[in-house]
Amino acid sequence: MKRTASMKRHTKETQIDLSVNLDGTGKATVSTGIEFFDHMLELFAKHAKVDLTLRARGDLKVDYHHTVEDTGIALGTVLKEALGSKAGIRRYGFCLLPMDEALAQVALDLSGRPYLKYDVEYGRKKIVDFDPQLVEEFFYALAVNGGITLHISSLAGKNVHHIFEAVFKGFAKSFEMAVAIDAREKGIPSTKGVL
Ligand SMILES: [Mn+2]
Repeated sequence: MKRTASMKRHTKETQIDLSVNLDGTGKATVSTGIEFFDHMLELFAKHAKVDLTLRARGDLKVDYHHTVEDTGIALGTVLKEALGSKAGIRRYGFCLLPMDEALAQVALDLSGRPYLKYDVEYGRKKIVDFDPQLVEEFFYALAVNGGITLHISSLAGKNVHHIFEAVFKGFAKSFEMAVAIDAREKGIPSTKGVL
């Protein structure tokens, strides 16, 4: 069964076209108009081995907020759709991800119950013109629309680029683990029988 999904989400604030293949090789074609965000999404695809094609056009002159949040909504939606019934998956994923002096801790459950616990200190510095506050908005939108219980913490880090790169890579490796097929899991990995 192919674990792929795609969508177009066009509003007055943003136009987003994207497709994913959970069983890809990490091939990414990403263009959001925000270069640092593109870099983070490419890291996610590469390290989760998800093929990702994403084109987002938003009202960047207003703020980057709409584009980042709506990309999270759209990505969460297609990841959930691509997972289908979740039969045979490992369901849980976690990672401690070092990036030089930075260390991120990510744990997630593809539970169908959205939750975000987010604890990332970064000194309130911008990365060029990108406000890292938006990373929390992105992961909140992704968790809610993807039905993911998601815990993200930064345990160490000085360089703000490293801190967020560790967060995105930690999410990628956790997601890769959770969507991996468990050869001994013959059905839905829940005693309730539904995720
Ligand atoms: Mn980098």
